[in-house]
Amino acid sequence: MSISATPRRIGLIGLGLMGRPMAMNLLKAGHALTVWNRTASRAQELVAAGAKLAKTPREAAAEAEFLLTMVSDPPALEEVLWGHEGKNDGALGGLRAGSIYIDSSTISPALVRKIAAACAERQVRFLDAPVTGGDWGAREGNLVFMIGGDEATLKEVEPILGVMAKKWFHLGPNGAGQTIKLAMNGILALQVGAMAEALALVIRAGLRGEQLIEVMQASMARSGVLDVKSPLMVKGDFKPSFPLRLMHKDLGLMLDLANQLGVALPATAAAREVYSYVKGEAKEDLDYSAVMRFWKK
Ligand code: NA7
Repeated sequence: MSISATPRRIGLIGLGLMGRPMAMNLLKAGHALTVWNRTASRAQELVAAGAKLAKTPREAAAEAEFLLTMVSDPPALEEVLWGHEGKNDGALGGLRAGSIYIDSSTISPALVRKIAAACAERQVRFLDAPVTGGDWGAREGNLVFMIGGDEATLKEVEPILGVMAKKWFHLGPNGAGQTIKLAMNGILALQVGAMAEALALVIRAGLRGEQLIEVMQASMARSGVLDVKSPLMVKGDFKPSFPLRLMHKDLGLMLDLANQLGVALPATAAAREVYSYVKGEAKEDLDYSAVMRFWKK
C-alpha cells in the first residue's frame, strides 16, 4: 500500500527497536521530522540523517502537523503525554488544534479512551494505531497498522502510513485497534509457547527439534510465526526482535481487558505465568521465543 507522500511536519516520540526504523523511513520519504527520546543518544543516527532533536516531548509535538508515539507501555505513554509535575513538558500540551496524533505503542483500550478525551478537548484528532511486523517490518516499511478512530482522519494519515506500512485496517472507533492487537499477540504468545512445549517433549524423547519443525511445516500446523521462530528456538538464538518483556506486558493488558469484559481466558492466563517465569529469570533482553527457556531448566 505504498503511497507517495507530500512532505509534512512530523513529530515522533520513542526511538526504541521500532521507533528508530519508522523514523528513518519517514526521513527518507522527505518529511520534516522532529524526534524526542528519553535516552537522547538513541537519536544520533536520525539527527545525522536530518532529524531535529527536541528537548522535551512537548517540543516534539509543538510544530507537528502529525505526531506519532512509539513507547513501551501505558506508564511510559502517560509520562510522555502528560509530562512531569511542574515542568510543562508533556506532548499533549504542545499539540496544536487541528493536528493529528497517532499512537502506535501497544497499550490498553482504557488508556486509548482517556487519550481520545484529552485530544478532543484540544481539537486534536487521535487514532490508536498499533502495529505488527516486528523490527524487520519497521525497517522494510512493511508494517501492518490496526487502526481505531475516525475514518476521515485515517484517510488524511494514509500517505504517512504508506511510508511505514504495507497494509492497514480500519477496525472501528478508538480502542478497536488496540483490542485487535492484544488479541493477535495473545495468539502469537500461545503459538510460540505451544511450540516450545512440543519441542521440549520431542527433545526429551531423544528426537531432534528440527524433525518436528520439518513435519509441522508440511502440515496444517504451519504458520508464519512458527516458520520464523522455531528454528531460532532450537538454536537457542533469542536476540530480541519482539522482546519478551513486551509480550509479557501485552498478555497482562489482554487479561486486564478480558477481566473488564468478563471473558475467561484460561490458556492466556497460564501462558502469562510461563512468560513471567522466564522474564524473572532472564539477565538480558530476550526475544519472546525465549519462553523456550522454561523447559531448559
Ligand atoms: P523498545 O525497544 O523497548 O523501546 C521502547 C521505547 O519507549 C524507547 O524509546 C524508550 O526510551 C521509551 N520509553 C520507555 N519508558 C519510557 C518512559 N517512562 N518515558 C519515556 N519514554 C520511555 O520497544 P519497541 O520499540 O520494540 O516497541 C514499542 C512499542 O511497540 C511497544 O508498545 C510494543 O509493545 C510495540 P529509552 O530509549 O529506553 O530511553
